[in-house]
Amino acid sequence: MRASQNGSHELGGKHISGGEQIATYENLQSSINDLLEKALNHARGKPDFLQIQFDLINQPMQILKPLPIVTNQVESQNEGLRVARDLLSKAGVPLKAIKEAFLQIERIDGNSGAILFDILSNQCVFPHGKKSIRVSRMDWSTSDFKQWASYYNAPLSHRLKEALVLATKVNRHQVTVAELCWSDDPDYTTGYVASEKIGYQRITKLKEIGDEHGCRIFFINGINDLETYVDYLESQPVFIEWTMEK
Ligand code: WAQ
Ligand code: MG
Repeated sequence: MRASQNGSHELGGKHISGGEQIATYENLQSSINDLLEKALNHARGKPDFLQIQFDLINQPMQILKPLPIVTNQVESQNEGLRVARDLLSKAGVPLKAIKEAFLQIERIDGNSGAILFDILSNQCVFPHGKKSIRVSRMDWSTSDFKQWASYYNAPLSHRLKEALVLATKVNRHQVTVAELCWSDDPDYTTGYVASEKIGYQRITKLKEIGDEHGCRIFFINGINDLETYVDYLESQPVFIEWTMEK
């Protein structure tokens, strides 16, 4: 699903909301209702363009365990951004790439997808001239997520579930070094840095309330097989499953 205001995304409309789910045929109606509800009642405003598409998945789904979760409590946006830079560095992103990516953040705002940043050439890459990449075909069953959340004492939030699903799909791929994200919703300030190495590291304040500037950057280690990587992000089905570690 994607929704925008003042026309479609292609015509320069403002991105309002997007979402993706995996459902059985029997559950399609309820999935589509969820996505419609998300689009119609959004803190970024009322959409005047909305598209919901569904496709059959006819290849096997890759099953992945959710990344481990950590919450970093911070008092201010500045402290949050400092923690984010530290975590990106721990995850293996070179300092000069962190610096350059932060310079690019304002320029690349307003997207419905994520920006790829290549740490080898130290610049953003736009495969096939696309402004951003929308990761799709991933999900996690609500009952499994609820068990996971209660075990780790994590918030039972749909937003957390969606973000952890996306971060797990993206960061379990070897081309991804790390991800930096915060919401473009004005009422949500918690964001995260994620990587295979450091897990899903929430940071409670990466922006001020009221700010509609979001961020989603995937740091990648080279562009040798960009086509396969983008196909993985956009099209390869991934399902998250959690089993209690004994
Ligand atoms: N693929 C690529 N980029 C996406 C996708 C996707 N499927 N969905 C969202 N984005 C990009 C897009 O540019 C959005 O503007 C931006 O990310 C933010 O999306 O408490 O809510 O859905 O642990 O607003 C993270 C913390 C919340 C959750 C992130 O992002 C928690 C969030 P939003
Ligand atoms: Mg949003």
